[in-house]
Amino acid sequence: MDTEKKLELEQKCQQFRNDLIDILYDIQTGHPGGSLSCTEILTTLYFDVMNVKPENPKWDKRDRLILSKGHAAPMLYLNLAEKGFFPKEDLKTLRQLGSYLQGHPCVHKTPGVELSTGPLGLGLGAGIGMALGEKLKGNDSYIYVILGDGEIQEGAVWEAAMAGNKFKTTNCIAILDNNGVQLDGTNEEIMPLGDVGAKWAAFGWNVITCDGHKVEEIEEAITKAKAEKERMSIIICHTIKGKGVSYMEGRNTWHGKAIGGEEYKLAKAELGGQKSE
Ligand SMILES: Cc1ncc(C[n+]2csc(CCOP(=O)(O)OP(=O)(O)O)c2C)c(N)n1
Ligand SMILES: [Mg+2]
Repeated sequence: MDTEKKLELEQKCQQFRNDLIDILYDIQTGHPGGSLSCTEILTTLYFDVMNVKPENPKWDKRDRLILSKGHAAPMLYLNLAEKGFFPKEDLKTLRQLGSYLQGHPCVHKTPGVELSTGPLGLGLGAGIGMALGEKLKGNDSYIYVILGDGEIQEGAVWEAAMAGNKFKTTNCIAILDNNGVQLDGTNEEIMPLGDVGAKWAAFGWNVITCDGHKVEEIEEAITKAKAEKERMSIIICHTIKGKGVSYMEGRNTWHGKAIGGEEYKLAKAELGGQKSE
């Protein structure tokens, strides 16, 4: 990745973090922690890696993104709006009754959303199925599935892990937002995952690790994953839940909580942003 691209992506991430705080403060609901954690992952995918056509969201040869940790929907919507899938002004209708921007992604309502998610554990299986479909059609598109680390405590994830290697759907790449924290506590407190990389490797997967807040590392990891044609690949991104807002970082209490007035001011000061119009 050249310096110019890196800078462009970093600026977008900063803007998205600012806009996220504005929107979630305005609506007094939503999930800040998990959205801030996968900001660089989503932004690198949409603005450097994926082949999509916002003017034709169902274009047959498009790459697809499944946000399996569906509660991070606000950060997905910020990316989709910036990309041009729908007007940015609609972002303020997030989580409102009747809005097409619901609290969790809905494939039937929102342009650019590929799978309805929210119930955790289902995205990888669906992604592998989509990847198989694309292979059968002779399309060389990729399916990217973003998983949460708490999410992978779900048994269905490991069924999908086995299926992926059976069907050799290497056009499906898993990306783990490995922030160490879930809703009610740390993973260690709720359900220890042990050596996550060793677990995926034991299921036959090619394991790649990177800093999930460094856009250039994410891009490099995706390039490596694409080059692997025999084994399924998972990119384990080391991330911080709530990244960018000091009092949210690493805290499960900011998984899904309304932002107060003083908290809003502090977050905006730290992110250095004005409110977008
Ligand atoms: C099957 C299922 N069980 C429980 C929940 C409630 N829930 C929503 S998010 C979450 C924690 C997820 O943690 P993680 O996957 O680590 O996400 P992140 O830290 O990236 O926000 C839980 C338990 C759910 N949505 N689906
Ligand atoms: Mg987590």
